[in-house]
Amino acid sequence: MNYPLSLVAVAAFAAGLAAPALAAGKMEHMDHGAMQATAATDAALTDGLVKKVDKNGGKLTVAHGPLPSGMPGMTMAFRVKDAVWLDSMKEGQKIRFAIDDKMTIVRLEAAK
Ligand SMILES: [Cu+2]
Repeated sequence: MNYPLSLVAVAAFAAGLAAPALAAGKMEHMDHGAMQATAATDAALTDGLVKKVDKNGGKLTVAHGPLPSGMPGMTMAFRVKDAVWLDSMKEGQKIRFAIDDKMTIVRLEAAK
């Protein structure tokens, strides 16, 4: 009960940093802050969960966390840059993705 708040914060921060990159699949919301602080160029990748694959429309409906652009977490349909990417996508698939300023998915990779 008497732990100084700062100590708890440091411990939590250290735990987040200590999570090895190998455990990428286990990275959930805890790591977002560290990722954005330490990997600015790659920070564009956001975790998401595929809700719907629209191959004909070239769109992917994704439940996503907060985006670097400032968009809060939500479920929405994104256009994908290359519809071929949708061939390997299925409902329930965890992904990491990045969008451009037109909200088109320009990077897409499977996450475990
Ligand atoms: Cu959104």
